[in-house]
Amino acid sequence: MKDLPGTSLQKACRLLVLFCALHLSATLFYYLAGTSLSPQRSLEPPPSPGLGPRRGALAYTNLSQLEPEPRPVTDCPETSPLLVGLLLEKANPELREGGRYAPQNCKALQKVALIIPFRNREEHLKYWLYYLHPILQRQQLDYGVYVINQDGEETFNRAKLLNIGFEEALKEYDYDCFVFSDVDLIPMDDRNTYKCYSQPRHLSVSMDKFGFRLPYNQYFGGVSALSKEQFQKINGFPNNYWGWGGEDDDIYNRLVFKGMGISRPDAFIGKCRMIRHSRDQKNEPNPQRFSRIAHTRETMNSDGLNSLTYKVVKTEKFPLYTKITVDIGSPKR
Ligand SMILES: [Mn+2]
Repeated sequence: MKDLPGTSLQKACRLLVLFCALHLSATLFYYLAGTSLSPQRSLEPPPSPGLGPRRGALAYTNLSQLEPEPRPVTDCPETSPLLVGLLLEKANPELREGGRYAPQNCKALQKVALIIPFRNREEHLKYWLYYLHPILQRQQLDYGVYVINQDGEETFNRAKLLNIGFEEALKEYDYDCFVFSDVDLIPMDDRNTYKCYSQPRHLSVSMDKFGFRLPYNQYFGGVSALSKEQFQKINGFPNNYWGWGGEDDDIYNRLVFKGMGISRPDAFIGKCRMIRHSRDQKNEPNPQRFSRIAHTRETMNSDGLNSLTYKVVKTEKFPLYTKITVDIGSPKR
């Protein structure tokens, strides 16, 4: 009986030690589990593909509770070393004279001639060259830029100038694809590749001018791409559309009559802007356009590449483009 208080004290102590051990192990468990889980949960930055490489650094500084050392900020130099000089020329150091380019690290899949029908739009041409050259280079094309300038004061003839561009570009290089672009159309997405496809391609499908949608399903104006074979198959474009309008619909008819379909990028990638301008002098709407479009099937075999006549007045090689000034005659009256 004497050792009774002793045994009860022993029991109490044992119980206390056991309780403490239990508490300690529980604390230890949650502590260890906590260190291995919580940093991933609480310190991981939100998923952001662009910040991939910085993840590690971010986690490290947070874990070690380091204050980032302030970087010494010195004044920028009086003249920035990042300047290139004349923007248009120096921004494209790999261009060859006449606006020619080919990628150096790989063989381009297509040889593309860019044909621009032109008269008195120097201002627009500057924008076009400024935007398009870097895009075309990123698209890894072997390309050349040909500005076909209509000489004289006769009514403008877009389609005939495009035919001439086709012929003249082929005299210079073995192009297999032809992109026909108005001078005032600038793509907004460089994934809209200026190359040819198994079917004729309409590239300017989503113009700001038309609220970023096709004005109508058969629309083929603005920017289009035809392979050499596709172009020859339809006898080129019509030569007798003088003035604004209709020639693009005639081209569309030619493609359909020769059993081809139109390929297009989606409306997002196909977004492009038209530089705003008022109607040009000597490019009034062509009153004959509706009656001509109605007869494409009969006229296309005799009006086109096989009836094309013109005179080259002057060929100029500029750093960013080749300008071919041509006398294209007058409409038959
Ligand atoms: Mn325009």
